[in-house]
This record gives sequence, structure tokens and C-alpha cells, in this order.
Amino acid sequence: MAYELFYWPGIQGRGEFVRLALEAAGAPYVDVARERGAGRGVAALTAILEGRAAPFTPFAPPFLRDGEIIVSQVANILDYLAPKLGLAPRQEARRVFAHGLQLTITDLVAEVHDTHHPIATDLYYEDQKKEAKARAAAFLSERAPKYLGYFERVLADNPAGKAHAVGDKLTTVDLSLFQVRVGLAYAFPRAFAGADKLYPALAALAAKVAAQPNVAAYLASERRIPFNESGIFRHYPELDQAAAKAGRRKS
Ligand SMILES: N[C@@H](CCC(=O)N[C@@H](CS)C(=O)NCC(=O)O)C(=O)O
Repeated sequence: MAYELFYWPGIQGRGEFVRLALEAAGAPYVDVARERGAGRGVAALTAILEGRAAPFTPFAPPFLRDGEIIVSQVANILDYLAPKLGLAPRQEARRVFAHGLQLTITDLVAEVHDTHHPIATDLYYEDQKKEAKARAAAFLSERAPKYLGYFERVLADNPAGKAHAVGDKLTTVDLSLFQVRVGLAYAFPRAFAGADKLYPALAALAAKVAAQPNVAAYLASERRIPFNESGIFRHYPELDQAAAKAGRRKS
């Protein structure tokens, strides 16, 4: 039976980390809120948020339904899916480390979100623009280098080679790092213009993931929603500008 992914239609958002895993593995899945018909559409998603699958009610999308099982939280969904899709390391030590990396990516994604919504998720970006500028500058000068430097070190330290974050095969962590890399490049093209030189292993990993046949086919398909200013990675030139200035001050 096909997996059912529940996520807001029209954006890559956090759902994209799950889509990439399903697509890379060639797994059958339904992107429920993007479909029409009985049991499909946004109504099917909100029905579950409102308790239709109680007691297994998720707090927020994305969530995945696999028959009777409902899994919420990106890192938890990927932890559930990865072994079934052949995208998890086999050794326990590596699997646990991979999950830690996935949770670290969750933290990073929350910080990316906060660059455009530093005060309140429920307010418009336009209502928190001043704070967003300050937050984006701090993110780009301090936090992004710390996260990306960490992931670069993880790749360099991988005893199986720096082509993958963990072990010697593609995992959901590699796919998520690809999404982070391309998402940051979309949101902050000025700030990340020289990032490939600073983080060469991450750049090589992103290129390799993009070339994986199933991923390449997905990226070229209509199923890959273009980045836009409703998702996690948003391009607001004024935030990228602030970041470039902050970066210059530091050096
Ligand atoms: N930590 C959660 C975050 C989930 C989340 O924030 N989902 C967003 C969409 S990307 C949402 O709809 N949140 C509603 C809310 O927080 O009220 C995850 O990684 O899945």
C-alpha cells in the first residue's frame, strides 16, 4: 500500500525532507493534500489534526500514514521510513548518529524559519521585518557557519568517505543536507555565494544527491514545487543584504 504524506500543498516546506526520501527510494506515496477526491485534499489533513485518527493526533504537518500507523515530526518520520526505504545505516551506532544529525537539521530548519518569523509564526513577515533583518544577520554571521561547519566536519570525519554523512551509502541525512544546501542558496544567494569553497564536501554531497537518478527525475518533475515565499526557505533580498553586511563586518 502506498504511503500517505500529509503536508500543506503549494510549498516544499518541511514536507520536502520526507518527499525527498520517498522519491529517492522510488517508494509509492500519495501527497494527500495535493490530491482531490474522497479522503484527499487539505480537508483530509485538517481532519486528522482535529482528531479523526485519535488517539494518534499529530501536532502539525508533515505527518505520514502507513496503514494504521501515523508518524509525525520530520526526524521521526525519517527514522521510521529510512530502514524500510533502504536509506538507513545498518549499524546501530551509525543509525543513532544519523538520527542525531536529522534532529540537528530540524534545529537548523527552525532557525531558518525564524530569520523571517523571529517574533511570531502567526504574524506576517511584513509585521516583523525589522526584527527579521537583525535575526537573519545573526543567523548568517554566526549560526549558519556553525551548522554548516559542523556538517562539513561530519562529512570529513566519516571513516567510510566524505561522499556521505554516515556510512558509505545514501541515507535520509544526505538527502536532507542537499535540501538545506539548496534551500539556503535560494534564500540567501549573496550570503552563500562563496559557500561551496567554504564547505566543499557539502557542495559535493549536494551535487551527488541531485544527480541520483530518482532524485534528478523528481527535481525535473512537477512534483517538485519551486521554492517560494511561503515556505521555510524564502528569498527576501533585504535579509540577504543584511547578512552580507554582517559577514563583511566580521572578517
Ligand atoms: N518540528 C516539527 C515542526 C512542524 C511544523 O512546524 N510544521 C509547520 C509546517 S512546516 C506547521 O504547520 N506548524 C503549525 C504550528 O506550529 O502551529 C517537524 O520537524 O516536523
